[in-house]
Amino acid sequence: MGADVGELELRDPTVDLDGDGVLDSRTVTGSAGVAIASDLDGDGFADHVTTVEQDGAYAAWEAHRDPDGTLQWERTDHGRL
Ligand SMILES: [Ca+2]
Repeated sequence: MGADVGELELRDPTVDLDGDGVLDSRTVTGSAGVAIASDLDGDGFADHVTTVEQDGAYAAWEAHRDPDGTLQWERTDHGRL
C-alpha cells in the first residue's frame, strides 16, 4: 500500500462496517498480512484501507482526489500493535 496505488476495485464485499445495512467492506489475507478495504460511498472502489502486517505494524489509508482528478491515498494512522 502506498499513496500512488490508484483505484482499488472492491468486489463482493462481505461486511457492513458502518452498520447501514449495505455490505461495504472485505478482508483480504496475504503472505504479508491482512487488509480491510471499505467502499463507504458505494461507487465500487475502496475509499478506506487498513493494513495489519505479520509483525504487527498497521496503517490506515483514505482515498482523496486531487483537483486534476488524480487519486491519492493519504495515510491517516499507523503504528504497531
Ligand atoms: Ca468508494
